[in-house]
Amino acid sequence: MKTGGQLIVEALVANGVKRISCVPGESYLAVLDALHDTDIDVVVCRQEGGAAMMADCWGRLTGEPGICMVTRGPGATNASAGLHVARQDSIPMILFIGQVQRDAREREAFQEIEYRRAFTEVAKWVGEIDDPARIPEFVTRAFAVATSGRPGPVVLTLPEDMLTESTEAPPARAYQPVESHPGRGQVARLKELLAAAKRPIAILGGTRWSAESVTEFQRFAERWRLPVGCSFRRQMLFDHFNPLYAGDVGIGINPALAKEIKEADLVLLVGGRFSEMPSSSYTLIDVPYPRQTLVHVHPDPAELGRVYRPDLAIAASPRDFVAALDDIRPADGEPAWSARTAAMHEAYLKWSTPPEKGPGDVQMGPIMNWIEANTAPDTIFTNGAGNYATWVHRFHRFRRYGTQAAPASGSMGYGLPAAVAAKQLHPEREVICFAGDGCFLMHGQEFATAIRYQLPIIVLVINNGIYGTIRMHQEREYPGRVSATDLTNPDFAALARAYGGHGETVERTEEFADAFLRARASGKPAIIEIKLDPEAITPTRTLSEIRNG
Ligand SMILES: Cc1ncc(C[n+]2csc(CCOP(=O)(O)OP(=O)(O)O)c2C)c(N)n1
Repeated sequence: MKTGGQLIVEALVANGVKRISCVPGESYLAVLDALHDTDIDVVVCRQEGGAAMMADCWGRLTGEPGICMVTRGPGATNASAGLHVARQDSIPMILFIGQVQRDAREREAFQEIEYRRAFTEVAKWVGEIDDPARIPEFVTRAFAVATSGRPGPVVLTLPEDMLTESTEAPPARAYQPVESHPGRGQVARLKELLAAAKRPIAILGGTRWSAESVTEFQRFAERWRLPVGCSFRRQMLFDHFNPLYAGDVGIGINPALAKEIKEADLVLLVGGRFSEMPSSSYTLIDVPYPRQTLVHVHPDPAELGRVYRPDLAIAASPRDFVAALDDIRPADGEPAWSARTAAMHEAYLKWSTPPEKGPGDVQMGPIMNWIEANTAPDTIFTNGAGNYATWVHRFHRFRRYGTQAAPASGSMGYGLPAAVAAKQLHPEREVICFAGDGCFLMHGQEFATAIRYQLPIIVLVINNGIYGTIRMHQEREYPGRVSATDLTNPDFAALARAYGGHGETVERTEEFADAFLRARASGKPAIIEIKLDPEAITPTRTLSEIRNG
């Protein structure tokens, strides 16, 4: 006989779970108690939104569901910030929520929410476990749903009295991952389409990739001399130094690349949905009938034809699709588009070279150049949302899979919890979080989590004193009418020290290198506050220029 709490934990152990993030609550004490006797690392966080984002980051970097546990009501609504990221970004994750006892449901008991009604839109599946004997069934399904097809977050709610009830259940077994393969005829058809194309391009996105499949796709692209772009915040899918790399298909896309996509005759879309941000608000590929021949590869058949009607729809995960590409090889000789591919890479290199000079005493361009020259190719970069993120997305040259954790959903506050999570996964690698002054303080309290677990991440807080992105839109739409976009900030370096970390303040460009090296040498979680002139709102246009049209 085992309690519901013990059965939950037994199922997690059987599924190979090594760590979970949580904020405790009285609603799931029985699970916390059962965790006491396992080797699972329980990462205690300061707010459930950050806890859920940590689980998202584990799921993002490993492909296995990240596990998070929170209490009912306010714990669950806080966690929904991370649920939304995992949903939009197609990340496997399981969120366990303590629930009110079974006989109190539907009375609006203390902190009661009916999660199947509340979270259906932000979770892939929401289940409530009424009977402890069914825990193995529900947990197995949660792992399967979170990882199969288009991955996403699953919510399992646990009535408090169910967790203390004892029952007999069979020993837990691990879930079986579900693969998805392209048909033979489909791969042959892809070869015909490629052979007939004059201006092809591949755009990589989504999840269910791996380091091996990224390398395999690179080899395929090399055989065909295909230009390759990466979807918004999915840059780790292609080595930016590879001469086939054409750039970031995201917000503020290189206009030359946008033109190439519009004028392409074949678009090979692998893994992503080509949603609003990568598609420049659905202008690069026509909805529903693309001008280009569209080959869309996505692990969820329901995504194929949902927005864009493809000419060839392949229901397969990127991993399984790429594994089938070895069979298709071009005829001997250089493809006709080789020179175009090289020109697109040249255009990318120019576009991703930062400006030397902008307003103020701190220049982000040279700082980015310094970071590029002084960090290892396996460094993990995290960020949230804000104009500051442009500096990473446009000027950092990603080299490897597993080096990026950034929300395609555009959620502020993601970077810090993601950095904490990434450093736990890869203590041997450097982890750098980019944050704005707005972004950082959304989940800034997770700096205490970095301190608690001695995770020497380096957080760059790019402080311009404003919610810059919104100010930029405001000045463009309502020039000179500033409303709700000014901020009053703490001394971020002093804040780092107050937590027990290392703090630096950079007010001039030339101070950055030494500040970074001291932060690295400190061996502590560190914050480097970079004071950026609010005029430097984009790498190329000042706030005043935007205001003045
Ligand atoms: C959770 C969340 N709230 C609000 C927004 C809207 N938003 C997008 S960017 C932004 C401002 C970001 O400010 P900051 O982090 O200081 O970076 P900056 O744009 O100034 O570089 C806001 C409020 C969002 N994307 N996510």
